[in-house]
Amino acid sequence: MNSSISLTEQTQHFIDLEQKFGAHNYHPIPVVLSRGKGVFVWDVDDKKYYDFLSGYSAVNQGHCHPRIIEALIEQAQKLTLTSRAFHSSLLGEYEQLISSYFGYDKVLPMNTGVEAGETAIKLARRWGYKVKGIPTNQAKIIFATGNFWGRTLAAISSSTDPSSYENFGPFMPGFELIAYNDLNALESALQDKNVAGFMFEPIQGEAGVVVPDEGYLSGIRNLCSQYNVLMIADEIQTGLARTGKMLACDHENVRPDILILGKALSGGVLPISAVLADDEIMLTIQPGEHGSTYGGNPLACAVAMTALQVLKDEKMENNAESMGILFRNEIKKLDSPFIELIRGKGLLNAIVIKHKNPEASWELCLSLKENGLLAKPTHGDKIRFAPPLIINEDQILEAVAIIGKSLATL
Ligand code: IF1
Repeated sequence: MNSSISLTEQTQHFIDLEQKFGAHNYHPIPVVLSRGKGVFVWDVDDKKYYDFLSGYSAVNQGHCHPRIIEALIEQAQKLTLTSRAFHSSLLGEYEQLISSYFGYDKVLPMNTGVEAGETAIKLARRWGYKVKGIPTNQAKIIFATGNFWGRTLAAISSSTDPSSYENFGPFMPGFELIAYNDLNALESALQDKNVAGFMFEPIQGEAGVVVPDEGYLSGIRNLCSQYNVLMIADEIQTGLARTGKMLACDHENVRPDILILGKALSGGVLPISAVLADDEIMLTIQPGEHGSTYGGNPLACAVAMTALQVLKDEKMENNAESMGILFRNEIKKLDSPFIELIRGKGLLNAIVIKHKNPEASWELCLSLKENGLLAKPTHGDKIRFAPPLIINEDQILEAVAIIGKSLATL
């Protein structure tokens, strides 16, 4: 598959090591990275690339942001983990900062995105029993087709992608699927009194940056309120300035009942995730009923506080908005016969490739790599373009030139 390019001996060495000693659960672009700064990464041969994946939108603030790294180092020398058996001098401060930052009563800190998703579902089920009055073990959670929220058994139980769920059953009961971007389907599903929550992505990332119609998010808000069902927004990929607003839900001025964050909450430094909700929901979970060894650890608190502050101080949502418009316009100007469409919001964008060769988007990513830009195909014909949010105009223009030059090789 990588026949069209030649790799240096060094690069091949590192790839061979992973191939021999690592599980084969990924198929990466054949590049071996060893350094990153801002919008750039360098490989082991010191070749420089634009990073147009940003660790799947975890590196919104740019690689090794100096303030985040400084917070990491400073805290790492003091205290890294207490467990939640004891208090720490940073947890409360972080909880106050993030709760007021997003306007919720409380936060429940976890580590990875998928754990935050699991936590949100546990909270919704618990709220369903304790507050809404759903009969024991009858609670249902609704998801949208094409959803992606991680790799645990619960997450794949709601998946419609066979490569996620096939031969991993049996699956979690109490999950139901409806079409994405379909408010009628949601309203029918909500007729069932045992529905506790609807969990969705404001823009579906893994599905290929699927942007719903305007009015979908406010429609969800209205229906969830009308039927007394929790609106659970998975903003792990869309949140934290990525789409041109602090949250993608801000585009329609709606406030979910449960907000799930991850990825850029650490600026790509540590796995840090969070679930935010008001007391009526959050306080249904009592001591001993949920938690995690590392959730809310002092190192994570220091990093997340700085990562959030940096987003605001550097006005990254404004830059994501304007650079996103520039990027989509410049891609359209390329007028390539191989780009079927470009879609996205802010700096979460994807192109759909139209080509007789089914390997065309993989080939294009290899050619992008040769020309100094890293991106990864998803679902065969789509390529996501999501650079760090600190990218500037000249860099966007240079990146689009690289994309244009690479398209010409198809
Ligand atoms: C992989 C894509 C991105 C997510 C949303 C929860 C999670 C994710 C909306 C879970 C994770 C990842 C994980 C990564 C690929 C990836 C991804 F390609 F699938 F679509 F980001 F673009 N909710 N997304 O997007 O978070 O537990 O991983 O921290 O390799 O699985 P996690």
